[in-house]
Amino acid sequence: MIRTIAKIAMPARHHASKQFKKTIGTAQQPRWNYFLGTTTNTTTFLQEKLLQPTSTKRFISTTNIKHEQEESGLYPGNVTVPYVSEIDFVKPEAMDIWPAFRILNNDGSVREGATDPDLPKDVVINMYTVMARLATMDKVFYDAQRQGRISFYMTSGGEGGIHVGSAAGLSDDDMIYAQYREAGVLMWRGFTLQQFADQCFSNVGDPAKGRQMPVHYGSVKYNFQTISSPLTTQLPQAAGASYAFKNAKLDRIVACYFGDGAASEGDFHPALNFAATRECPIVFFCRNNGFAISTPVKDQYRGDGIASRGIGYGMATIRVDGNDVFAVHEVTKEARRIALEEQRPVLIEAMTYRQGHHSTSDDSTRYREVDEIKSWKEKDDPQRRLRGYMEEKGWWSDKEEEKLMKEEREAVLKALNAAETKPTAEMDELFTDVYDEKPQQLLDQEKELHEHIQKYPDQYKVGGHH
Ligand SMILES: Cc1ncc(C[n+]2csc(CCOP(=O)(O)OP(=O)(O)O)c2C)c(N)n1
Ligand SMILES: [Mg+2]
Repeated sequence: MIRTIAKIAMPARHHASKQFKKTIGTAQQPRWNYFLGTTTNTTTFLQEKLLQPTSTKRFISTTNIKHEQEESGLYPGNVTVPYVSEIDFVKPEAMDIWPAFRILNNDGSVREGATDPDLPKDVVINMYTVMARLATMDKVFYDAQRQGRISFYMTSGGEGGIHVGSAAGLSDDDMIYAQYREAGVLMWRGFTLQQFADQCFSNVGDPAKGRQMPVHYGSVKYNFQTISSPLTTQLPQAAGASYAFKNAKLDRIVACYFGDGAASEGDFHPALNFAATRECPIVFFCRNNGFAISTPVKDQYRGDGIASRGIGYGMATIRVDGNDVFAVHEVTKEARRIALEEQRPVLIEAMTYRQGHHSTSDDSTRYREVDEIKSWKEKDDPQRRLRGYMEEKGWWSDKEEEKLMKEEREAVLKALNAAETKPTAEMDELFTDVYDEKPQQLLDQEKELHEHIQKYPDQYKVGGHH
């Protein structure tokens, strides 16, 4: 089922009710005091009242005993829990599948019952341009890795709608904690093709001075925390940052992106729980693309995706069609509003499909059907969907498409070639910027590296070109 109205599910808030006050009154009747140990010794009570032989009990008249029945009980945390008399285990398979909010059909037409967001033409074309730029960069950089020009790369095929839609729904001042497959978020904020290329080539133009693997981007200017390879480490960090924003009463939130696989890591739980209990202004954004490298989601969880967990943490939660850039945009805008105005975390689960291999170290045809990949690319691609919308509006045709593709390809190749000719970052920078004064252990390692390079000078091109 797919929803046409963005409705973010809120967990029920429990408060002490009148019903509860009545219950307390009942609990303070003397008969309950046996259990509280205030009027008599518990053992005596049990012996007298409960352990009597049944033969004597048989003659006790119950006609004048007034039973009072509690309808609910108040538990720690000020939670009023209603009582029932039937055993009723809740089996998740009996519950409805969490619906996904959607605006556009696969062909780009506006879904019946949905509202066209009517974004201005220039905004929509900009969205499309960034999606096309990301796809072009992916294609060229992926090939560059295959040619041995860069050491590693990760593509975002199928997820451009998530990147652009969500980035456009945030304020540029919001702090991003991403996983690695979110280059389009940074691109939307203005990170240039040259900056992407310089980072992937670990050259002097890389602000991280070549100390990170390719695609581990970061930018102070664009409020984008540097990517960290160990999965899910960004979640507790993001929760902590949002708590700091809250305490400082800042008019900004944290947006934290992660994959379905990252949600299987231990760090996921304390991060969400911390943000929920501290009521932090953060949007947790899950890109559910069906795989954690080769592990399909059916081997990752038994619940209803990641969305079903949000309510368990007491979080406002929504599921969205991740291949619908408008739906992602609307949902992110509203999530940001809730996070900021209501000072509470929000969970978004965007449903999509990882069209490419996990990374250049992976061959996904070994664990999934080629036809499956083809079918997603052909039938449910976010960029094509947006193009369909633009064509229907009369804003786009083959002519504009051809022109854009040519421009983007030229720009990417130009950035790639320029990055390739820049000198690599200085090897000695490996040891700088962390400590004010280098500790002995680091000095030893630095010395060791120099000795190693002196021994094998042909193997290294230090400070030179690739
Ligand atoms: C702590 C840790 N465990 C394992 C890995 C290896 N690893 C890298 S990416 C990945 C899969 C993550 O999948 P998901 O979160 O769904 O993101 P996606 O790649 O699908 O975008 C794994 C297992 C890692 N980087 N860190
Ligand atoms: Mg995944």
